[in-house]
Amino acid sequence: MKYFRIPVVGLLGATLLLTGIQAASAHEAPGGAQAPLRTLADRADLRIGTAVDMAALADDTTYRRTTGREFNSVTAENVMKWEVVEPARGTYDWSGADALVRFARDRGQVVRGHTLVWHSQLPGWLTSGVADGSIDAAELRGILRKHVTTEVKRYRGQIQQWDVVNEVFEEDGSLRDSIWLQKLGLSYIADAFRWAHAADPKAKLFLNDYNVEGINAKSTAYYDLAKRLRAEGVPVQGFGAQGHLAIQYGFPGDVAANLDRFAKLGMQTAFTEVDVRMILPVDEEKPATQAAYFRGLLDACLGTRSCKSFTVWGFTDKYSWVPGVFEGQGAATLMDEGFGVKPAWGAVREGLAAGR
Ligand code: 9MR
Repeated sequence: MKYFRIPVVGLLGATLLLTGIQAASAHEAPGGAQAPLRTLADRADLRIGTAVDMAALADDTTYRRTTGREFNSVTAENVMKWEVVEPARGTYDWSGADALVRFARDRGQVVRGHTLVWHSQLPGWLTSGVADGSIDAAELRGILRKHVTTEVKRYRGQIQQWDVVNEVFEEDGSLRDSIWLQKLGLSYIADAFRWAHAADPKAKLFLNDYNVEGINAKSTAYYDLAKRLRAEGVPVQGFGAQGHLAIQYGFPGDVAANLDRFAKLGMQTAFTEVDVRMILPVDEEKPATQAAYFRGLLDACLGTRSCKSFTVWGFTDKYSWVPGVFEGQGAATLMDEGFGVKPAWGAVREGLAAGR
């Protein structure tokens, strides 16, 4: 998977964004005497969320406490994905997903469902069946329908927003050449939304992707798709920009304008997977730039009425996916590996406190 970004605003923009941010000290306790992030977010009519690593939630008390104390929305980092919930055909494993939904209910948190239709993390029985021809197109469509319906129904009434289709466009705005497009044609996208809506009419149904924070060919492809689907009466209600940024590529341009154009279609918007990585080692300046990037996305969200949800893709470097995928990069989250808060934590905190 490639994540890159064309420098648009760059460090100057980052520096400007930093104005007014008072960075928290590296060793300040996250909660302490201060109100938790979720309390500030409530006042700003925002859900502040995190992706949750279920192994860490089970094994790491500090992780578990922080997840419950600081956030009022959670997303399953992996346990709602198809390869996890249906590892063998017709054999389901909902243990992780159920545990997260329970955890959230006990703490008054909402859940973002992630993700129903994706090209990645598909079960082996499905990809090999398609590859060897034993699953034909008609059967594949039935399998997809069953998957979407079964999972959405199971959590009916308990999921605030579902990422129904994830990462369906390439950087140039062309459709991703996934097994879904190859075998089912473009109609799989509308079908997935209709099936999800039938299974849980109250859940808000989202498109979701990376490198779509600003206005570019990819986000414009989403805009055109959303506009067409909504004109056709397809129940697509939200646009999620993941927000996987990297300080070496600059801050994306036109973020607020991008959210705004989806809002004008009558859609909700959200940042769904925010992290801001950097080339290691960390130095004196990079954490401040990172803080400005987090704050830049948060402010764009708070400045747009349609944006009611801001989720970070993990809150501690201890469990971040970044170093495992981008060699030599990391330090992408709000807290270091010892749960010490970084300037980015302070920036998010201040942004929430400032409100809309
Ligand atoms: O963080 C997730 C990581 O643990 C998984 O190994 C990976 C598998 O592709 O997926 C990561 O989450 C991704 C998310 O589901 C969709 N957007 C990109 C995220 C980071 O790769």
